[in-house]
Amino acid sequence: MSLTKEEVRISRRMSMVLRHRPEAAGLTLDANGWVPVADLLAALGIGRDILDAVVSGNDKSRFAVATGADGVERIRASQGHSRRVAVDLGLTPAQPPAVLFHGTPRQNVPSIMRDGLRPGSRHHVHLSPDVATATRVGRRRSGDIVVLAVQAAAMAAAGHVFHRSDNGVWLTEAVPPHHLGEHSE
Ligand code: HQG
Repeated sequence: MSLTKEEVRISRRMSMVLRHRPEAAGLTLDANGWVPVADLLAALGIGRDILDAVVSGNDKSRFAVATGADGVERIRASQGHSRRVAVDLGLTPAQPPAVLFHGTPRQNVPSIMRDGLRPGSRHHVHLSPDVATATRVGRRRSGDIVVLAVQAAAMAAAGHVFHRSDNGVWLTEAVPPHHLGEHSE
């Protein structure tokens, strides 16, 4: 199911509020990144039907909805938070597959091969489980991209911790250059 133009616009606003600037909408995330659904609806001035359409029609399942022990229904972003928004997603460490992928504009490659992959303004480096997803991620930024292969199992064996977000994105703090190479089909 794909979103209408208006739903995509609201999805972007929800990402902005739930990952980067909750205070801009007058919201405070709890320690694990959740806000009451009712508060988000009020803050964005949207109805429940459109929120449900955005959550269920989202191509990447960017948002998760859950009812707490207190009976309050809450929503959070599954990944992608800014470093300045202190949330603990409470993800358990997971054993990654042998290889994960990262798509990036070609111009970044010399610096990545020198310094490794860095989280930048986010909490983690984001890695994709397959080449097609990595290609899509890279193309957000440039038409000329490189897909890097990350030796994830070797990194895990060397002590690096990996998490898998609710929507299947692999997260780790940083990837040193010696675990990276250009992927060729
Ligand atoms: C690059 C989207 C130079 C890195 C996607 C990337 C993803 C370096 C950019 C999620 C570098 C950061 C994250 C270094 C990393 N030198 N460039 N040493 N280390 N970079 O957006 O992975 O649609 O923060 O390659 O699907 O592109 O928002 O990370 O190009 O899952 O749900 O620095 O965002 O999800 O860019 O994307 P980003 P990303 P959503």
